[in-house]
Amino acid sequence: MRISPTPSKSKLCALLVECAPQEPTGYAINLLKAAALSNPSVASDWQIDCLTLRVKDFSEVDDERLRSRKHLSVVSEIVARNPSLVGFSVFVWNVSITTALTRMLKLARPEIRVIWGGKLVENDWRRLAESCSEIDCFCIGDGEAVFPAILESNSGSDNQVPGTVIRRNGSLIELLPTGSRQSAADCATKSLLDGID
Ligand code: B12
Repeated sequence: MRISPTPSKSKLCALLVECAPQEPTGYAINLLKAAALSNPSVASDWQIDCLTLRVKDFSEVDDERLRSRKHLSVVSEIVARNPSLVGFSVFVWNVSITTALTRMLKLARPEIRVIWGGKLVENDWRRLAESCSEIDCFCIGDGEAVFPAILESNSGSDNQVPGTVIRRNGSLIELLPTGSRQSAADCATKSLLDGID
């Protein structure tokens, strides 16, 4: 008797992108990838790829048209991987490049869900949301728990993940983190003070 192999389930693709001023380490995005893949249900449904870029590859191009061509070639590379979700790691040094990539990507493939995280997002998400209406979701603060939860709740348009801000019908909905940083700090302080009279 021949046992036919279980057909392998085709996985959804999530792509994480980080653009650094010098040689990119991809530290944050690889950390997020590892955190997500340590969740068995995410690992069985998702393939997670990381793409690192260098700011100077864009900034050294003086001609506006050539720079736009550079953006286009990165967007083509992203689209070729057929992702359902693209997460950008956004910092002060890459916000203009990331904005251009996000706009071009949504123009080419509006159905791809675009998520922004990173230090700039943490403090500036309101301003960023106003200046780039193509961003679907912001991760506010650390992503180790939030990113896997976003994938687990699927690429669906109705993600209700605490620690994010989502855009729905043109409005921004803030989903508060379940354990705020303040309460984590309070807990740490309390445990340090425990036993001190
Ligand atoms: C170590 C460090 C460095 C190191 C290494 C930098 C590197 N490329 O990795 C060195 C010394 C080289 C450095 C240099 C600079 N740094 Co520096 N650095 C830091 C520091 C202290 C820690 C960064 C870090 O490794 N964090 C750990 C990683 C895992 O955390 P993370 O990147 O924030 O990512 C987490 C979240 O943001 C989120 N997340 C991130 N991306 C995404 C994406 C998605 C999709 C999701 C869902 C979540 C998510 O999840 C991650 C995990 O929790 C921070 C201060 C801080 N407390 O964060 C400043 C900081 C990042 N640096 C800063 C700056 C300005 C610089 C320089 C430009 C300084 C200069 N004038 O030269 C240079 C730039 C050099 C570069 N990036 O290549 C600023 C950035 C400000 C901003 N709003 O963007 C920070 C925040 C300091 C500050 N408070 O001003 N830096």
